[in-house]
Amino acid sequence: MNTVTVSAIPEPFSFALPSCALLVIDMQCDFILEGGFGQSLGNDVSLLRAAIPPCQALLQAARTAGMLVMHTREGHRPDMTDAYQAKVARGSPSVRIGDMGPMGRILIRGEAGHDIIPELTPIDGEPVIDKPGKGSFYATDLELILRKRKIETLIVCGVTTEVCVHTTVREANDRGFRCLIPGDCCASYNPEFHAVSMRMFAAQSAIFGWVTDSHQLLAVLPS
Ligand code: TIU
Repeated sequence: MNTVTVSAIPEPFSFALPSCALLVIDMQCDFILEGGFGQSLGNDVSLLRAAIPPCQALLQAARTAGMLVMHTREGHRPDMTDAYQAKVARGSPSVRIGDMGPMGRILIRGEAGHDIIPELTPIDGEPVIDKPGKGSFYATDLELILRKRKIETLIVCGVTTEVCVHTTVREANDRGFRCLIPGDCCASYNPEFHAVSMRMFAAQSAIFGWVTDSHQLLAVLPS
């Protein structure tokens, strides 16, 4: 059955490769590069860069192992008919969703800032899920694609840990998927939130999921 077991918290985690997918969350220029949505909210975007090399290594390993690889992007239609005013009007950002920035309109599909960073560009056959919210299941066809492929386990990585990664893991958990989170492949603008998020995933006997890292995963994936 191609089952592998990886060292994880709170306990070793076993999964079958054919029913496991890698989900890379929102590794977009808008969150990771200067001049995007993340920086408009007052964040130091350089804090997210640490997740790029481990994500690259995991992405390569998942492709080599023949796993289903999927990517998500947070953003909105150019006419912003799918952007709630409650989201657009939130806070006092330097530029708002839909405004023009150095990478095009902030968090708008088709703009340079909305693209996945070049280091992690999807390849042919890897579904890309465009989502209007923080969770990857809300208002998308992600669940349909996973069910059709008979996926039972998700390896979830990306940014930011406590926002889109956490929301997606919680949504997946309630839909019956088991989630494995490689912590070094996730990052937050707030390192304390990242650390606490990892503890929250794995607490209470993996209430949301199992936490591991890219080195442990690379050691068990077929090369
Ligand atoms: N602000 C923040 O930390 N994150 C987001 O707005 N979206 C994602 O996490 N992708």
